[in-house]
Amino acid sequence: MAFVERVFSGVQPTGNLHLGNYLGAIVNFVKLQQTHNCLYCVVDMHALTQPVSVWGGPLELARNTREVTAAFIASGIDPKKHIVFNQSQVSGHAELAWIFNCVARVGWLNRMTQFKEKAGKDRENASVGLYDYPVLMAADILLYRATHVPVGEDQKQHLELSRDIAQKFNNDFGDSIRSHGFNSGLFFPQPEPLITGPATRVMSLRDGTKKMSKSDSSDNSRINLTDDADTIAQKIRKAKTDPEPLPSEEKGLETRPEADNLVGIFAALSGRTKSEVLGEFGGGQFSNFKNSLVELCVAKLSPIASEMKRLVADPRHVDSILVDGADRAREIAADTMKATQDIVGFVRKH
Ligand code: AQP
Repeated sequence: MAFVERVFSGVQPTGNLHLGNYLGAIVNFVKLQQTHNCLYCVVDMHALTQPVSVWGGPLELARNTREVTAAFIASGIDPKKHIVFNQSQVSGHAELAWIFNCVARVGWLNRMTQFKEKAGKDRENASVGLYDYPVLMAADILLYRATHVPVGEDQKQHLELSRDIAQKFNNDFGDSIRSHGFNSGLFFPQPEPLITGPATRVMSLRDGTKKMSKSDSSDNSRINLTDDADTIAQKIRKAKTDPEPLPSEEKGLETRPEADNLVGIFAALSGRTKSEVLGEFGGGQFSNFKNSLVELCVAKLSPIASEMKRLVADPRHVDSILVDGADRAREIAADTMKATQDIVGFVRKH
């Protein structure tokens, strides 16, 4: 069965939105608006899976929810043509997650590497929510029967789990799905990850083997979307490199993670390939390259930072965008939930 193509993706409001979130995800959100109907969600329920000290408590959560919304809009997402909302306003996310909890297998979740990384050594003390995070993520996507999900490389495994959940639900309830008019026996699509561009995994500026991350204790490890020009310049100039000049060909980056990362950032921000960037800068010193990277980063990110600042200064306007988006998201979600309840056998008002 051909499903109507629809895009869904989300970003957690856990503060310190960075260049990795922007290049790995948000830039692709913007592009997909041209070809698809899109839903972009601030996944505030996911933020709660981490300790309160990480997401900062209620005031910070609300502030960060508005900040992610502002980043979406400042980057070029149109909340009138597409749907921008925060997850907790649509109760279907939690309702579908429960059904999916009963479809997903413990063995599947035990294989999730992000849980292992985020829970660290003290796994017994991690929240049940953190363990269950990928099931809620499957519900986020499938509540809208979305077919395409733009994400960074780190979310690939979670997307595979969403596909497994969709497939198992379709198998477990195949007869019921057919008897409710879905003749193909497929109710949920298997969502495809869209992991595209030269910066699907932006690395820390301090260590090219570690992902750039909101939760890194060193602010110098990342470029935040709210950093001003001086801070961006300082962070890039201090970014770890090696003593060799830049290579002229891409294969020369293979054993040089920090160089590879900076060239990838340059390529993504300038809309070029890494080879093209090396064609211009290969053989030269890092200092020249870094100066050009600073200029490029400031030129691309400063307008976003100032638009974000303008938007967050008017929280009522941002909230009205989220309320309007949630109203429209709820309509799509209601259709999925009603059909899912019928398929599962939950009695409801018709
Ligand atoms: N370093 C990255 N490079 C490319 N893409 C990235 N993403 C995150 N980090 C990178 C992508 O950004 C989107 C939103 O991510 P998220 O905030 O929902 O969750 P995350 O992946 O846990 O983000 P962080 O920044 O790494 O946070 P912490 O420090 O909490 O782990 C996703 O599409 C993600 O792939």
